[in-house]
Amino acid sequence: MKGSGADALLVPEGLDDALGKAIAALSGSEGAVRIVTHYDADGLSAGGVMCRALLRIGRPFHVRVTRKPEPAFFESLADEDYRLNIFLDCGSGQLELVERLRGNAIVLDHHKPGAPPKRAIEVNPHRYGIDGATELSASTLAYLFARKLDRCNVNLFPYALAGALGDRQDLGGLRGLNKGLLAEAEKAGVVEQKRALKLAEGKVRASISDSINPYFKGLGGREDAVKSLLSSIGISADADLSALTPDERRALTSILTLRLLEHGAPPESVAELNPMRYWSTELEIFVDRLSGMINACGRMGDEATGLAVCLGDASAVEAAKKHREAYLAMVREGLAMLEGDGAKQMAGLQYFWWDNPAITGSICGLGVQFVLDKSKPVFGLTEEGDKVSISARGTRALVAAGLDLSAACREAAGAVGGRGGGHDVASGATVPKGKAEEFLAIADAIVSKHLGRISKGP
Ligand SMILES: [Mn+2]
Repeated sequence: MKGSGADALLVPEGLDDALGKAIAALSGSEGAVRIVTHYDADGLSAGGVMCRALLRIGRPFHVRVTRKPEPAFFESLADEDYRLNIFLDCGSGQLELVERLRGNAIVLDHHKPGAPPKRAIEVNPHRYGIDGATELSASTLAYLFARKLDRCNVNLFPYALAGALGDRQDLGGLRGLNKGLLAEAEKAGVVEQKRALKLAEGKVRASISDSINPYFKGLGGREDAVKSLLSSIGISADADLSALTPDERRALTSILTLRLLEHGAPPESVAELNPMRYWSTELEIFVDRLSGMINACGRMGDEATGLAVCLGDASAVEAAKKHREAYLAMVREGLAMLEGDGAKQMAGLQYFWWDNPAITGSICGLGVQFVLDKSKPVFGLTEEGDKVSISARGTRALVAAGLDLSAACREAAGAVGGRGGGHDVASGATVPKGKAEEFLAIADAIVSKHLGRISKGP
């Protein structure tokens, strides 16, 4: 990969050129810009970074957030005319719809792209040999744009990183361009790395029983079980996490690590317990907490608050914290269900039904890491009106063994009149109601093939 000019980062030339074209399109246009983004932590963070970059140059904007970047949503965008649209965390898979809009379009997306654009300016890392699933998120891509627009925007890095963490690009350590951007922001004093136990502050027993990432099988939501575990290492059940001595902290870390290993959590998930964390010197918060808050706002249907957090609104942080608590409680409920009932098993995959589409993906992702059998990806299904929404999540080890959930979701959904796609390790689909069983059978056959197993097939 060739570096670009004076840039110390290894931004491939093609990507840098594409960003330059996008910036030229912004500078060469007039009037309010419409920003369109996805409602998850990555999408909202990308939106926040873009809004702040536009605020800095005094450019008015309007933001539309979508939960599902589907045709109906893109069609609804035609109701209002903007001379310039900026699509974040979506658009690469919907270029045809994007190009049907009257205004010009810039697409900053990291999902696997299809045919090249005809008219839109698409900046997608996959086109330049960078894996958008693991090395660059929509938020770090939006940040690359903002940073090229004005180097002062380096102070926005914590928000960009919050999005990358939301898309789990830190599993096993940040890599590629994400890592380069981190090093640069560290040098600028914007973030600091600290190894720290990833449990919420407060009473230790609540921190452990409330934790969802990592989720401790047998301890999640069960303070009594936590109490006896703590007493086995001589820690009082009422102790406060911040008051633990270094020895107690070490003992706690090792017993919890052991517990995760015993339950078969993959190495990258065990590392979640005592990870390298990123401290925002300006916001005085760990970036994973910031990410969790933004994510919860989206999941709880209050995207405006998530964006306001990214815009630096302190009062929004309080509201976001409340969303976070409510969200954690809902996810814990789902994980407890998986711990109790398990998931239904097929040859190549396992699946479960859940009634809240906003958290099915989270239950899937955490379930495959901390609760369920690790030899198969997990599919979570939710009925929504006349459709069924599906989230699918795997592990790095499964991807290394050949799993590509993006292909599985796209092909299986396509075969039953639905749509699907995403990343190899995390993907999703929507299929017509009544077609879920058929979708699962086809997906099972595809996944079994990826993993070299024998499926009954559709
Ligand atoms: Mn994303």
